[in-house]
Amino acid sequence: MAQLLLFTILLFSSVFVISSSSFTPPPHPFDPLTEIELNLIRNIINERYPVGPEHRFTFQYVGLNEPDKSLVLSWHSSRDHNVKPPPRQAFVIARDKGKTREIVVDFSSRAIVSDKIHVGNGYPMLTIDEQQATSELVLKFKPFRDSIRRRGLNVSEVVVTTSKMGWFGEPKPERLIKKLPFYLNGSVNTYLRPIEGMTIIVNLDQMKVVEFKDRFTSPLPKANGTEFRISKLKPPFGPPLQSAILLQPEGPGFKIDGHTVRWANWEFHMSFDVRAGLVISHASIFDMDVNKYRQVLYKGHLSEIFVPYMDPSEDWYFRTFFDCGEFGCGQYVVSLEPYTDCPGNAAFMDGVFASQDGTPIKITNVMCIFEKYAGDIMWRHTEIEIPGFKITEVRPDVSLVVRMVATVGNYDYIVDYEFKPSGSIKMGVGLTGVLEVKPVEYVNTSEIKEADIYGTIVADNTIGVNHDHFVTYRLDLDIDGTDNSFVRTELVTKRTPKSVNTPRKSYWTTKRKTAKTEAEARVKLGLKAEELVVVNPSRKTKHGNEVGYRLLHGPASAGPLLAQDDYPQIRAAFTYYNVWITPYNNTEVWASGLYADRSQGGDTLAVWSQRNRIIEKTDIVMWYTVGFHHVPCQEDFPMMPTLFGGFEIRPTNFFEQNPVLKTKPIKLNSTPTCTPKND
Ligand SMILES: *[C@@H]1O[C@H](CO)[C@@H](O)[C@H](O)[C@H]1NC(C)=O
Ligand SMILES: *[C@@H]1O[C@H](CO)[C@@H](O)[C@H](O)[C@H]1NC(C)=O
Ligand SMILES: *[C@@H]1O[C@H](CO)[C@@H](O)[C@H](O)[C@H]1NC(C)=O
Ligand SMILES: *[C@@H]1O[C@H](CO)[C@@H](O)[C@H](O)[C@H]1NC(C)=O
Ligand SMILES: *[C@@H]1O[C@H](CO)[C@@H](O)[C@H](O)[C@H]1NC(C)=O
Ligand SMILES: [Cu+2]
Repeated sequence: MAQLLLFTILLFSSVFVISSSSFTPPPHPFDPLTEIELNLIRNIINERYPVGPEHRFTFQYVGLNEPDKSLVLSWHSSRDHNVKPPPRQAFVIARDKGKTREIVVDFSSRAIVSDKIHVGNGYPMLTIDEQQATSELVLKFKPFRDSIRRRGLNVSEVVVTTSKMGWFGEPKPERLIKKLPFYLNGSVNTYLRPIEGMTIIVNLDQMKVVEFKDRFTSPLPKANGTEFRISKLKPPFGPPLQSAILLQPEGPGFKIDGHTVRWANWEFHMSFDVRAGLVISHASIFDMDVNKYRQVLYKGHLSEIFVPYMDPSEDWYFRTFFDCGEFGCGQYVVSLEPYTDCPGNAAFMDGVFASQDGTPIKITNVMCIFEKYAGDIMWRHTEIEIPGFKITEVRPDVSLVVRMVATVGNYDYIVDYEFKPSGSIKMGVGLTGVLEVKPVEYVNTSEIKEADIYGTIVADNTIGVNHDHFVTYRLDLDIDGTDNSFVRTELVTKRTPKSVNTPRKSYWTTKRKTAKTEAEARVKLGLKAEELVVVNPSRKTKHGNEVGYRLLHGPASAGPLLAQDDYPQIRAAFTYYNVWITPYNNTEVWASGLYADRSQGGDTLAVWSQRNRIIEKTDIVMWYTVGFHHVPCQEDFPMMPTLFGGFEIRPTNFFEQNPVLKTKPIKLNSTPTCTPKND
């Protein structure tokens, strides 16, 4: 057994490397920008905007300029016929002498083809360099150092992190951030050691501390109990978990060609964006009945993660984070560890993005792909009614998972796309990491004097503050083509009519309604029994049903509880409904607006949707928000066990019958036998 396992491990740990030795454009129009391309962009832009001591010019976002969808589709559908891919371009957001510049660089002409100044409110994503530079600025700032000393603390043990300011009605918000200090003092769990009562504001354009205040409030939580490294924890330890390894004696079942993945009946492309992180596109499923791939998802990715904290006091009111729009969910991805972040049979892909000066940063293994088998059943039946026979057919539920992890500050988000041979795609998001906590004098809830402490005492002198996580996805579904509709089928209770001779008094039946405009497609989940289906009205099955994909919501479908006129909620009005449908528009990508930092809610999904456009028989986009209300509990300290939420899209009258009926059973030539150890 041991030898066999070792063999499998060696076989499957081959790491996928993107080859990019010479400059030819990547083969797929959605392939992420390469290091060579990022360097080229930097050179082209720096030629126009030379950087020097007199000229601050910073790259805040560099991504693919969304190519024209019709060109991409015609390229994709006639791939073997050598149709030219759409022009490859990059979209760059830069800060240039206190202004935000939007630049489009074209690769074939190696030129800037568009360059304009953004007017209107909101600021681009913060860079990692800005975070580091402002932390150093604070640590060198004399009044801050004096304050730390006056508090009896050692400056060398202070770590400074970044918080956004939010927007609270200021007419002309500047590009400012708040810095939050923490005190390690022997701990490595930074976020559990807040130094509270300081207001430190840095102006990012001037790169200087513009406001500093210390109210000398609040004790520090003790450092004990914050340790999470196994090497430093003391016994007793929990029961060991037996190593769980998936056996694949013939190797993995998926193939990676560039960034295109083929597995079982699925084919899709995966990419990486510094704001969204993992991007899935061109997901199609092979239909044996028609002997071809059928389109399901043109493009799907995270659009925003909104995390508002529920403590309105001076140190906390502004903590209303837009993780993807303000910090970059792709910018904060981590290198995945083989065997633990992803199982032993996983393959990995790297992620590249531009740093503040435009030079590429490569993070290895930011995405992984693996087959998952957790002992579940895909379908089964035992036929027991026929006298003298018993027939059983079972198929194990094997699926393919694509994963990334973004660690945005204290929280780690595990983002999974799981493809099933039955045609389902499950979007999953796991929350783990560290709570954002607040120090108090209390160690026991019995000591609380205030009416509200805004959270739960989770450890000595430590409150885990109440908050939400709203994870918004943008899914451009193309069910068998671009022209789709959104159908809401309500299940309604009926009294049995007198004319039917039956003792039954009631039953339920379906009431189908196609949403004609955006307003008719806004859904708060859990209010009604209804089926939500994206259909292609011009494609019907043999039995006359419109082909479609249904939305199945998961357990985490909370909606916001903040007042609608509260500033953070105005900026995050897109969380008000779990589901929105909009007509396709290639500039409507980020639910919180292109410029989420200090935004005023003018460029959000909720505002676009107010135009109440026609969404029937047209190219539509589905927006889905997974929502968690998080009342912290002691088990979340010092490290939170993963909490999973998500949703599923599932074929509904898309196939003529069960598409996995003819899936062959798995045959093992030799059943591995494991003899239990005697101990
Ligand atoms: C402050 O912390 C540094 C680094 O941890 C340590 O080397 C130094 O001795 C400390 N100073 C005092 C006064 O405790
Ligand atoms: C820092 O750690 C030392 C040694 O564990 C402890 O004596 C001291 O009280 C701690 N200081 C603070 C402010 O937590
Ligand atoms: C922290 O230290 C105090 C004093 O040594 C002890 O009473 C308490 O149980 C410790 N808490 C944890 C979580 O280890
Ligand atoms: C916390 O308060 C409860 C209720 O007053 C009390 O029974 C308990 O002993 C207290 N625990 C500690 C550790 O002080
Ligand atoms: C696309 O959306 C933007 C922003 O909502 C809007 O300004 C623009 O007019 C839209 N384009 C089309 C073709 O509808
Ligand atoms: Cu939480």
